[in-house]
Amino acid sequence: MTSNKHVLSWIEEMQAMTQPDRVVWIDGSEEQAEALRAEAVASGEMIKLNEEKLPGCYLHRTAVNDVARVEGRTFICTSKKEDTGNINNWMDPKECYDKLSKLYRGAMKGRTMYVIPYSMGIVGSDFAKYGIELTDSIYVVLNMLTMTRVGNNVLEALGDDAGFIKGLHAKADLDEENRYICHFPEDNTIWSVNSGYGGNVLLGKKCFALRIASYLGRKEGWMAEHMLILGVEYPDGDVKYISAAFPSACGKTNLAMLIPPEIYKNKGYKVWCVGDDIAWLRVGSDGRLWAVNPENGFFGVAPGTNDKSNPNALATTMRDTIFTNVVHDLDNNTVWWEGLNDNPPANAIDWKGNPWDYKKYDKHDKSTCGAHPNSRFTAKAINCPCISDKFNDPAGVPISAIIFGGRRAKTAPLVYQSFNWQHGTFVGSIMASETTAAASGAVGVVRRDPMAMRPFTGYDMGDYFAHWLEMGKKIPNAPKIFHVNWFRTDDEGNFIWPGFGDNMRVLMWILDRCAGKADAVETAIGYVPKAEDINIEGLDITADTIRELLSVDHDSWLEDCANIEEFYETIGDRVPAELKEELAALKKRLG
Ligand code: OXD
Ligand code: MN
Repeated sequence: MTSNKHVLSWIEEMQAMTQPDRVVWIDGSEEQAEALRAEAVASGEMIKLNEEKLPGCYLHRTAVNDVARVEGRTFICTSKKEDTGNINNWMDPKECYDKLSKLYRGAMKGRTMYVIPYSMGIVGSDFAKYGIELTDSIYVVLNMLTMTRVGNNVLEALGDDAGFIKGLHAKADLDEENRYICHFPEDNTIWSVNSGYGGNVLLGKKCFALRIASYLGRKEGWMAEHMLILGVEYPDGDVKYISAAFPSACGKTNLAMLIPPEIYKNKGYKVWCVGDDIAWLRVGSDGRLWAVNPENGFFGVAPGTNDKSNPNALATTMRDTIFTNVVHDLDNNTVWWEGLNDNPPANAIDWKGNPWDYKKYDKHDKSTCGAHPNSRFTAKAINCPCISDKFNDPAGVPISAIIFGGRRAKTAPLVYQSFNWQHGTFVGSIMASETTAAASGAVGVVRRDPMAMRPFTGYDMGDYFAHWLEMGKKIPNAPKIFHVNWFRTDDEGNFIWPGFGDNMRVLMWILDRCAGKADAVETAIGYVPKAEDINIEGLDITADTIRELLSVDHDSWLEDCANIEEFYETIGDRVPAELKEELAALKKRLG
């Protein structure tokens, strides 16, 4: 354990409030983890799956009312409201502590409080930051053991320091009306109550590694971003790294674990995954931007994952995985989800725990799904067949290119490059996706999601843009910034670009640009490739189709500009003047 008095007095205080029957320190050992798994199986909290087919794998079902992150109940609590900004929900810190203390009071009676010392990043490295999560859920403990680096060595690395993130989670009654995910960036504190769902309760992930870390990054001169990190290995063994931010439902995990098309594979190109969700970025002594993935595992969406869409992700889940809210195949004691294959199990239990008849499944009616659309796998990064050998490198990897992306039917071309860092920041700030038929509500509505950080910035969005601009001044050898859109459609609504592994063809143009090896055409929105510079060998696509994918329609961009202006107004008066100038300049170029 520890003699750190900051840690001990805080735990004592939380214990007095929540009143658990006992307190158990998580030491990171396999013996303790195995005992907890056995306890969770005995209580029914988890189901042990077929040891031969899925060694070390378990199934868990959340409460039916507790299946996703709850943005409406997520708060940033800064002493001044304006520091939280208009995009986040704000609560006064004192009011929030008072309100939640009432919900926590006695909430762990009859339960065990687990103390999880964890590190985001490699313990002892320059990038690492430490946290302690107190929770009354074994499921949370077991997920944190996969998603972060947990154990006594974290306490040793922390020593007597007070600089750790204090996380408190209690399931309480899972009451939706009293569910709160609250962040106190000025106090390094996170309080989560009345949920048992991953994104709300694995406090190292979105709460710490994005919301609190983005606040710390601004204060300390680094960046916490909602980005995957991948490496492209050239036949001569050189590896170039890219980080990329996409809103949800844009294939981020698939890109992170991309399988190169034959034409590249045959020449010896390889793609390596460093991270699928979060990047922490710092300026290195060589003037380049260096990135680490602060996580230790993947908390991926299961539906749609299969051996064509993402064979690497599927292989990663074949051992040591916790599945949440998927279908239980009773005959095989394995799992299934929509889009895994065309053989749904005949004898099955759905994510709610009820018998499930696949014959009644209608893909247009989500209520007939066997697996919840947001069902998940929690899997170890080191089990991924394409995990990078730099995954555990404390120095991280140098980033050559930053990519922003969105899901746009018409407006954004397949790829374009920003003119410079300031313009690139503007490109990130206007990132957007259009709602698809799969989402509830209207189709084709543009949702602005700057840098894919809309739900994850721990402070005012205008200040966040200003931090991006500041960082640009501190990186002598900054990555080039690009934007991609895999989702342009034809007049019948069909996707034009094949996507998946073929996205590598676009990555190669991007890396060629970074190396000064590819030409480009200057347009009103940025540099686009010459059609002939996108390699289409082996594809059923013509250069004319590529030309169409790269076209920039001034009218739809002018319409977009009006929408961007409204969005900037929503953010408020802290949007940097430089970005408003970029918007004005874009409008002028569009004519
Ligand atoms: C995630 C998300 O779960 O972005 O990664 O919602
Ligand atoms: Mn994410």
